[in-house]
Amino acid sequence: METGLRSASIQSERAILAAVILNSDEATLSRSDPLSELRALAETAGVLPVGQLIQNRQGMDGRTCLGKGKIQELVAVVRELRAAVVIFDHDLSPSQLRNIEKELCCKVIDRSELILDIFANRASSRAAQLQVEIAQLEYTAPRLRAMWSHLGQVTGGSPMGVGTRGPGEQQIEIDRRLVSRRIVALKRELSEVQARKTREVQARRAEHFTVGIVGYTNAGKSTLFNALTQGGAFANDKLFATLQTRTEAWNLGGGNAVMLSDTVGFIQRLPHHLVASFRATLEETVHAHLLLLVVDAADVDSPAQLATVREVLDGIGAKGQPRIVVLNKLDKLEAENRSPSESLRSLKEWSVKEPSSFALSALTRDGFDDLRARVRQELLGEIREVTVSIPMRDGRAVDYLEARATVVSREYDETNAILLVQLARRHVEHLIAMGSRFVIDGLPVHEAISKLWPAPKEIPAVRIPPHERLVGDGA
Ligand SMILES: Nc1nc2c(ncn2[C@@H]2O[C@H](COP(=O)(O)OP(=O)(O)OP(=O)(O)O)[C@@H](O)[C@H]2O)c(=O)[nH]1
Ligand SMILES: [Mg+2]
Repeated sequence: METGLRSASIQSERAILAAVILNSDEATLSRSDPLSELRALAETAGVLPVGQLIQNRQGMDGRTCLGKGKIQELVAVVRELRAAVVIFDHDLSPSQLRNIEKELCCKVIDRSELILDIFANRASSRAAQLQVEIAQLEYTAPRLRAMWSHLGQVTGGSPMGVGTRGPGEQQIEIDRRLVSRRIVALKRELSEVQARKTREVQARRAEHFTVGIVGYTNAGKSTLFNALTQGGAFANDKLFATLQTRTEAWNLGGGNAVMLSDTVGFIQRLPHHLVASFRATLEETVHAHLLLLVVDAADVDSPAQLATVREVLDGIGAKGQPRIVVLNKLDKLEAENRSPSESLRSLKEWSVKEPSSFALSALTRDGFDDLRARVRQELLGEIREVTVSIPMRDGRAVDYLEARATVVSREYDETNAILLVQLARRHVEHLIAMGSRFVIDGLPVHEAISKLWPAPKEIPAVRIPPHERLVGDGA
């Protein structure tokens, strides 16, 4: 497949990681290893981090991000460690990039470019490739001037007379026009791919109860997805192992199945072009009836990661549906703590902060029964024991009840099957959607629904745990 994805050509290069930590950023200052995430990103991109440089400052330097003295220090470190690339933990403006490159005489990459590079190498579906290329072009286009004027200086500048535009600038104009034309074409193709996808997703949502797995990158979403569905999603100890959504049936037992989706992970400070491009991919999952927010409970940064996930979800309009916090990697949490009481304490802290959360291990499958029971409860809502009278000729409806609900007893008169059934509102709604006509406890269906399951609820009829409602309200 032809793709225009660009690689930053940093594979196997020796890299220095650089960051400014603002004095006001207490959360980062208190961390023992503030560059751990950047290092994981760098390793995922295939570079070899050989050194790092952090500066504490009041604010970023407008010209070079790091202060003047620190840049000189960086020059020395680059030379000493024979680094080919410096990776900043921030997004740099085009002029900052140019200024820093001029000082360092080596390749400089910012956080967004690094993440885009990882996405570019991982994208395998057409939709993911289109999304990444659009994000790359939108991020790179404003930088072309910086890149070219930098090149112009390296090659000795313009050979033309004063007052005329140098070859670099003409080249920029041409490139800009090509870039914007390409973006238009890519967006058109993407919207076609997405329209098809949206139709699929809507059809699935109308027919099934859908559950979306979301969470920070590397939280174990794909591992959980695979363990629950035998779905064969790619799971790997690298960031952004998954870039496209996969959906498979998940059997909850008792004749109940839902459609489960795994998708791209979130990260703090995700380049906004990338968020925009991946919006459609995220939305596939985010419009699920129920969300599982997977957290790596063994990661010390997980509370902040969960906050990021909630921010992104709210930002892309995923409000209103119930969310269950799943504390994953329970086995790792237990193995890494010195004593069982320590991991218990850590779990207790979680349960205070997140009363509706519970712990499991996607690896050992410990805790899966509880998760199934919980999701089944969300799927079915409250169960009522009722008498349903259905015409015998509506075999599909009878079969549906036999398969999905618990039928306690059966009687038949000349025209009707009369079933004593433990029924959820959802079952009734499904029968209505199938076009069945029936009577519940001697009442017409809609009357029975409002009597048995009062307080009109939107489909799906699921409860929203009170603390999640608070989160959704922005409290
Ligand atoms: N010990 C332990 N490791 C786990 C568990 N779940 C996942 N992992 C490991 O965590 C790493 C990341 O797992 P993935 O399932 O790829 O994570 P993901 O959330 O899908 O990551 P992205 O697709 O990159 O966003 C892998 O090395 C998994 O083996 C678990 O319950 N216990
Ligand atoms: Mg994954």
